[in-house]
Amino acid sequence: MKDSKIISMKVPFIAALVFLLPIIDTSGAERPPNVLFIISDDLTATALGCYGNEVCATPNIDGLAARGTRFTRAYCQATTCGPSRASLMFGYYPYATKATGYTSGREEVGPDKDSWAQHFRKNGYHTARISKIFHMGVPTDIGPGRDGEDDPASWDEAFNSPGPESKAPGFGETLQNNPDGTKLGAAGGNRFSTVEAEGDHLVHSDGKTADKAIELIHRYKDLDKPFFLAVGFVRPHVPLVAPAEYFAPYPVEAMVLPPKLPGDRADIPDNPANRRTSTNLEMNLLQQKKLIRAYYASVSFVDAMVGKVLTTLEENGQRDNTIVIFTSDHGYHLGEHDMWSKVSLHEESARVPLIICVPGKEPAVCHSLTELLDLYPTTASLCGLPIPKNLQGQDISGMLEDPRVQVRDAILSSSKGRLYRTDQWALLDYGKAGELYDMEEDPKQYTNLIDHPEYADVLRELREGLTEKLREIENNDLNGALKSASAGPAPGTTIMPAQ
Ligand SMILES: [Ca+2]
Repeated sequence: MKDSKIISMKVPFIAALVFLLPIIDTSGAERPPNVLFIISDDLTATALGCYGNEVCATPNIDGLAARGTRFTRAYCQATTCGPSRASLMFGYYPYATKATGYTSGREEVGPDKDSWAQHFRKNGYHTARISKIFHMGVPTDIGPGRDGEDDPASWDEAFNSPGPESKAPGFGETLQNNPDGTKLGAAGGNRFSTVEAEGDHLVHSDGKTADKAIELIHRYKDLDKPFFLAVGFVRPHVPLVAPAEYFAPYPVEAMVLPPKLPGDRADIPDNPANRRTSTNLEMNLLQQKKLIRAYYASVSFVDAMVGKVLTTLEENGQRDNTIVIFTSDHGYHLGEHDMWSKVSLHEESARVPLIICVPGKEPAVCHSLTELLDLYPTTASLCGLPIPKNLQGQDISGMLEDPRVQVRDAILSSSKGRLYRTDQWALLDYGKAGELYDMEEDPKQYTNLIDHPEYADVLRELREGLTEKLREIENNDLNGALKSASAGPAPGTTIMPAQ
C-alpha cells in the first residue's frame, strides 16, 4: 500500500460513463447486467489459493479472482452470521439497526426500507435466493430445509437446500470436547464435527444449491428482464461435512498449524470474543489438524460447486452480461493465537474474501479498505440503478476502474466489542480493555501495543476516529434523526434510467 497514495473520491467522468453503459445482450437489446451474488458461510480469506493459501485447492474461486478485482482488505460489519448478513443486505451498520442477533434485519429497519435484492426487484430485476442469504441456523434450519430468518419481500422466488449435515453417511468424528476420543461419530449441532461422506455432491445442501443455481441460470436465459441471483453455500460452516473425495487431497499429517508462539495469548484480553481456544474447546494437536483438514475439504467442496455454477454461466453465454460477486459473511480462525471459529475481531475473523468480476473490466488486486455493506450501493451504481440515500455503505465501483481509488479511511466491524481498522492500525476495543496492532509492522497481530506509552497518541487518534465513526452511524434515518430517505441518486452521481 505504500506506493498507493492516490486518493480519488470521484471516478473520472469518462470512466463513469463506461461503467454505466448498458450491456448489449445476444438479442441485441440493451439492458443492465445480471448480478450473480455467491456467499460462502464462515469462509476465511486465508483458506483460498488466491489469498495465498498454498495447500487448500480452490481453482474455481482463484479463476474468478484472476478475471475480476480481488479485494485484500474487505471487512464484515459483524463477525457472526446474523448481524453480518442483515447489515450487507439492508446497507446499515449493526450499530444503526441494532440487528445484532439471529434476525434478517427486516424487523429492525421496518417495512419501508428496501433490502439490496428488493431494490433490484423494484427496479426491473427478477430476484431469487438459493439457500442461506439472510441468516439460517446451520445445521438447525439446513437439516429440514427451513427458510430461517428470510425476508420474503426481497425475492421473486426462494429455494432451500436441505441436507443431512452431520447425519450424512460416512466416517464421522467429533473434534471438540472429546479429548480422549471416546465419543465416536459426528456429534450433531453447531460443533466441530466432521464427516467424510459417502456419495456425491447431491447428498449435501451445497450440492443441491449448485444444481438449483444451474437450473435457474438455464431458465433465466430467456427471461425478459435481468436477474439478481443470490446463491448461499453453507460450508465451511460447521459441521464440516463433504464428500470423501474432497478430504482425500489433505492427509492429516500434512496439515500445518499456525505457529504457537510462547506468550502470544498473554496480551490478549480475556474478552468473550477471544475465548474459542484450543484449551476451551479441548482439542489436542491431532484434533486441530483434523479440523484444518476438514475445513479445507469443505472449502474445496464449495469451490467445486462455485465452479459448476460459473461454468453454466459461461456455457449459456451469460458471462459477458453478468456481474459476479464472491464473498463470505465473515472470516474464521484456523488456530491463529490458538483460536478457532469466528466472533473474534482479529484479522482472520473480521476480514473477508471479496471478488467482484464485472464484464469488460481489467483484472486487478485492490488494497483499499472496503466493507461488505458497500456491495449494495456499488452494484446499484454498476447496474445504473439509483442508490438509496439511506444506505450507510459507499459506492466502490471506482475501485474496479482504478484499484488505487479509496473511499474510506477506516472500517468498522463488531461482535463482543468493535474493530476500528485504518490503513496502518487495528484497534480492537472492548470498553475497558483492548488491543492495538501496527498492521504494517505486525500483520499477524502478535504484539498488542495498547499499553505501550509510546503509542498513546496513536491510540487517542484511533479512539477519536472510532467515536466519530459511531457518531456518523448514529445519524441515520432509522431513529427519527433524519427524514426518511427516498430512493434517488446520491449527490453528484450519474444515473442511467432504470429499466
Ligand atoms: Ca457465518
